[in-house]
Amino acid sequence: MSDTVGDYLLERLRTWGIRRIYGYPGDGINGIIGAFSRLSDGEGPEFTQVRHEEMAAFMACAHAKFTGEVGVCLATSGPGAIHLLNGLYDAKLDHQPVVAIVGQQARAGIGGNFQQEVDLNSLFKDVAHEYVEVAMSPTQIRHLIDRAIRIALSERTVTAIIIPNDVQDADAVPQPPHAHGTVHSGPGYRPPRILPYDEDLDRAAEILNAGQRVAMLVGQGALHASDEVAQVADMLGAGVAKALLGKAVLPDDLPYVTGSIGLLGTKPSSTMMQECDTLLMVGSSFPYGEFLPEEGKARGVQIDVDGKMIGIRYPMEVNLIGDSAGTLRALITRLQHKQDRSWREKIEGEVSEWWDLMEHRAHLTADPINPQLLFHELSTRLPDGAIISADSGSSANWYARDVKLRKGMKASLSGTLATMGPGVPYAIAAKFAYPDRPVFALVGDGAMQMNGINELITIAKYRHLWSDQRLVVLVLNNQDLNQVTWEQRAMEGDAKFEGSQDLPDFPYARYGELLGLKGIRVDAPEQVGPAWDEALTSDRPVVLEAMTDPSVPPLPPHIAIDQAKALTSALLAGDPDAKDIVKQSFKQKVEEFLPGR
Ligand SMILES: Cc1ncc(C[n+]2csc(CCOP(=O)(O)OP(=O)(O)O)c2C)c(N)n1
Ligand SMILES: [Mg+2]
Repeated sequence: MSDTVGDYLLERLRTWGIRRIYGYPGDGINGIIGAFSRLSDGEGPEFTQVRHEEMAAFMACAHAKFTGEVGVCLATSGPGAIHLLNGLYDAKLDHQPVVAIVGQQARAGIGGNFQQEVDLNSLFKDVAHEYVEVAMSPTQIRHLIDRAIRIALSERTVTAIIIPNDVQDADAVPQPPHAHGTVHSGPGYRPPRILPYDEDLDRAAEILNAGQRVAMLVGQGALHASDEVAQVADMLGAGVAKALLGKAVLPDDLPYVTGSIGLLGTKPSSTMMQECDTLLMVGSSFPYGEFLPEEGKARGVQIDVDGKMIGIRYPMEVNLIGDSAGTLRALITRLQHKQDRSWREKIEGEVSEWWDLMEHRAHLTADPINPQLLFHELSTRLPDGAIISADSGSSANWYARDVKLRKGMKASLSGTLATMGPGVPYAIAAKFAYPDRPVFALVGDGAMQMNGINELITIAKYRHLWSDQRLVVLVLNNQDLNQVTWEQRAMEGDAKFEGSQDLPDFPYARYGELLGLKGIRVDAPEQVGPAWDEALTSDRPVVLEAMTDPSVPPLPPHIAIDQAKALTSALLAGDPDAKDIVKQSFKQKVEEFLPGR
């Protein structure tokens, strides 16, 4: 039998180094699924079956985030393609290279209001606008794959290929005829070296050398430039704040790393930005301007490889378009080692106080468990090489503030879309990419009920493929959509509306056990440390369910007057948790002002 388009598609993906495709079948892609069943040499790409196409897109995104390679997801026509969307937007907004391959009805039926016929070109036109194409002929497949992957990598974005099911079954055309109107593409992509001009580097260095209080803000664009960031920070006597996606740029045990920034950030980051006279931003598009210096108060230099992302958060004096590692190296030769270390020492003092405060806050009593304690205790036990995912919710706060990453660890979440649901699928993709590394998903009960519970089934299905069985899903069982409940209180001044915010209880740990995983449930603070110890020595993946107190406030680093007023009015409006909130907020806040803090 000669190869079909489906066979050839997989072969071409293999040529590009694609070893795994996350997906879900349907008759719109049976011509591709059939090709997987004919692949027998174990060289891949392998098909990984998820519970929902959105999860396939999250996993493809996480693969890209954790490995730097392109992620690929596959879904059937109509409903399958539609289900992919949220995960694809997560990738697009966080600038990850992801290729979506979807089926479509047969060419003969298109335009006939056929079953499951959706205008997929229009559907993907926004999320994959750099490249979304339909294969109208088998001859196109080679260049559609080549271009979809190359554009995803070079633009760091999402691309999509739509393949009608009859095209999938047609005979492959691995090489188009040498004729007018054909396209002759080849595989391969290496990122270019992008560096600014010398005179721009000189101007940037002048500003940085002149500054007396330099603050650095680094994001995911600096993930491959850790050594250079550290060296520049040392030379400039600067502190370094990290945007959420850049949490793994520098370890948190460095004394001048002020940690995360923004609503989920730390006080040392916030103070540093208020008091600095110079801002050096590297590989970040952190959006909240109120956490950056006030316009005109600091001179600014920004480094980003993408010209589109330059100069949009703060009016910079010099914008350097270039790769972060290479550009920082070029800067280092121009920088002077600052002799006056007083700014750096001040920052280090604040950072050390902050960590003490975090430890104290984590140990404050709550009803029944203070969620911060779980993150604190995990932090002290994180094995080398750990990979961590967090979900959107209060867990993102505690992840951002309380988890101390060390060198060699990886961590991510949905940074820009901030969607609920990526925690568990990201962790699964991490496990597939690094089966020998321990992985942790830090997730709220809302996100678990949205999709995490179902993806536990995927963990149970595939865990035998992972040489290191340590995969722990921490579930904060607070029976509340807590992050939003707090936002309603602090931003809107509204009391908690139980109709939208309360969540039903669910036996997460017991459900894990039903699936053949290990379930551990804790409902008292003294159980937390031992539970982590047990989870870390388990011979199988673990669901660690913690009964946590929704009244512990995920406080922003400085409560603004407006927020305090709003919170007061929320409590006066009859918030059902008012008493506990006052108690917890007071405890958390008052800690900051205790002697020695
Ligand atoms: C898909 C999606 N829907 C809604 C939201 C708004 N949202 C952000 S956090 C959150 C609450 C999350 O609740 P949970 O997972 O229980 O975590 P908790 O904050 O309670 O720890 C909601 C509803 C979102 N970000 N994404
Ligand atoms: Mg919750």
